[in-house]
Amino acid sequence: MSAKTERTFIAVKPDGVQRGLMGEIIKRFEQKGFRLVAMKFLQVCVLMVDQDAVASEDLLKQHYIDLKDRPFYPGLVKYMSSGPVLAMVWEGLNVVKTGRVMLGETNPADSKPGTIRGDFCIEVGRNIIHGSDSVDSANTEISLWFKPEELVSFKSCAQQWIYE
Ligand code: DAT
Ligand code: MG
Repeated sequence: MSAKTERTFIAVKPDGVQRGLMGEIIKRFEQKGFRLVAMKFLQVCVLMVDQDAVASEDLLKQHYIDLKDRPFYPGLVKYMSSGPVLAMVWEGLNVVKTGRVMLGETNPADSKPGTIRGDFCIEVGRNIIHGSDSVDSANTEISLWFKPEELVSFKSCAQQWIYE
């Protein structure tokens, strides 16, 4: 495959999980031709009851560190920890940019029908899915959410039918 093969971090947020949209979102990435590299289902705790909970709250704050001064940041961290999330890594040619196109705009009101946010949600604060916005942030997010040994490299038999 080409040198532009990339990995991106995609997460179904708690509202997407509660609304039964995990399968639909996995289906869209899988049917597009992207390859799953890693997946885990977890709830990020806000209650600091033990060492793990502290670590997982840090993970979420770290994930949205660029937004820490925005007024919606506390609500965003609370929402993201309000239920389980499905964290995934997907791989393929230009998957970071194409993944963002598949997601739609940050605000679902600006997202076209046919995109995930355009089809399944209404408000920016409940926009059901996260996708990395650049190759650099994808690499940072992947190493934040996954250990190297959790990333699975394999050659799919469909690759030759997806890429020239
Ligand atoms: P994106 O998730 O499209 O990369 P972002 O990184 O700018 O968007 O913001 C992260 C999340 O924060 C976004 O998915 C929803 C929330 N958010 C962004 N802008 C917001 C706003 N104006 N009000 C409430 N939540 C907002
Ligand atoms: Mg973002």
